[in-house]
Amino acid sequence: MNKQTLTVIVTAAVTTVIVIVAFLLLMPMIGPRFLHPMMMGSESAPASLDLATSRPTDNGQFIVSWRSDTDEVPLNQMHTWTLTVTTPDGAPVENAEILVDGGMPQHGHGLPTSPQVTEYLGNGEYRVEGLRFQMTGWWEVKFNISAGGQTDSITFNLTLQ
Ligand SMILES: [Cu+2]
Repeated sequence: MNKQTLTVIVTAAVTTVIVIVAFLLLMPMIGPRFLHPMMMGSESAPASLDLATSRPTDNGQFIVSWRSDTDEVPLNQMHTWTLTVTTPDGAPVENAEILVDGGMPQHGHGLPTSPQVTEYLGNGEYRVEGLRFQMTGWWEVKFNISAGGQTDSITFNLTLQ
């Protein structure tokens, strides 16, 4: 083996090591983008996140609260919520038209399912079917509510462990 060949081999080996080390160091940054389904719960939600389950809508038209029909919001399991909509005075809002949206702000993806309000239960309560959160972390669930000629929306935050 001559000196030139040895130089080429050493250069190739050093380059390989540098590329591997650089890749490992960059993983925390590129990971969430490319390996996001495998990186469950690796990011923490903002500490200031409002996790209240009962809040006024963005423009104060309605007061909305949600509860899951399960004890806790389950991971990766289809389940149902009950949404309660009242006026600011606490009067039930009847027969509202409600659209559901949401996603994970830190991951740039929406909900994996298309939840729907399927039934008005009376007393300002609505059944929301088809919710499923397929990974841990910070989720947003948004409701756009129209009733009595008024439309307003609300974004709830929840974190799944
Ligand atoms: Cu995600």
